[in-house]
Amino acid sequence: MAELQSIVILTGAGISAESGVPTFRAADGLWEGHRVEDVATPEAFARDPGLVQTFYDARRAALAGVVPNAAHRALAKLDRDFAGELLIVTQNVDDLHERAGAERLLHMHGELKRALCLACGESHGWAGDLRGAPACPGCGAAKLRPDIVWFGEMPYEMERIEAALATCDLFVSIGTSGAVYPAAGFVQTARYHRASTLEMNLEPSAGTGWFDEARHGPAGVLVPAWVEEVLS
Ligand code: BJW
Repeated sequence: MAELQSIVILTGAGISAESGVPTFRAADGLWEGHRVEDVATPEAFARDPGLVQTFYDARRAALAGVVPNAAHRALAKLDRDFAGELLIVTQNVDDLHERAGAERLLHMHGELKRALCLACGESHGWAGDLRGAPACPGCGAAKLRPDIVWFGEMPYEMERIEAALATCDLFVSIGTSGAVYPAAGFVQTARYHRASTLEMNLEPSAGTGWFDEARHGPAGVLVPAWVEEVLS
């Protein structure tokens, strides 16, 4: 730990579970009642924009009722106090990492609180609803969609992520099932570049065998303890 100079952390839905944000693939998960192809693909949006906007409007509104938990706060502390290179790559579209205070953070699957204009291509901060076809603040067109990376679309900032994975000496995966690529492959990229790898998840993920070390339990317990180890 004392020699760590660069850490990349990948987070998934499990880190927000203890805040009350549903995960995706649990029996009572976020997509229960919705087939993923009905809500999280560009084809679904083209077919039934009202359904998709309503699904995301509800999730955006629900953010007002949740707060960061001990795991988000611990990573924000690490961000503040770790003198080396750090990049937190979240697959989550909630805003709990930034509300906890993390700054060295990127959202590879987009953000609920942003809207993307299909007419001008600009992304805008967005707090309200998108159903009802509001006008784009930039160009005025009624062509806004959630700024979310759906299946078949390219995640954000892949070049920056790949560069960080190529130079980190520790890769840490927190609260993700390892079911969705390219994020599920980051552990292999980090290993290829000789980084150490650590998984923290409630249960073994699909890729658990790729990690040098796996700690299983709730993120709200595991992550603060690990951050103390790194900073001590
Ligand atoms: C806890 C806990 C607690 C609970 N503490 N832990 C065939 C093979 C391989 C790939 C493909 C394929 N066919 C298609 C693909 C590509 C496709 C893909 O991966 N599909 C899979 C289904 C196979 N991927 C894409 O299309 C991506 N784009 C792409 O690949 O572009 C081309 C490309 C090429 C080359 C380089 C780069 C790119 C885009 C993927 C977009 C994903 N979008 C979603 C939806 C966003 C919208 C929304 O939010 O509604 O993002 S999918 C959904 O899954 C969401 C999540 O970010 C993502 C990951 O889920 P996550 O976070 O892992 O959640 P869960 O629920 O699965 O797991 C939670 C875990 O937490 C569990 O393990 C729990 O145990 C644990 N847990 N409580 C700790 N308290």
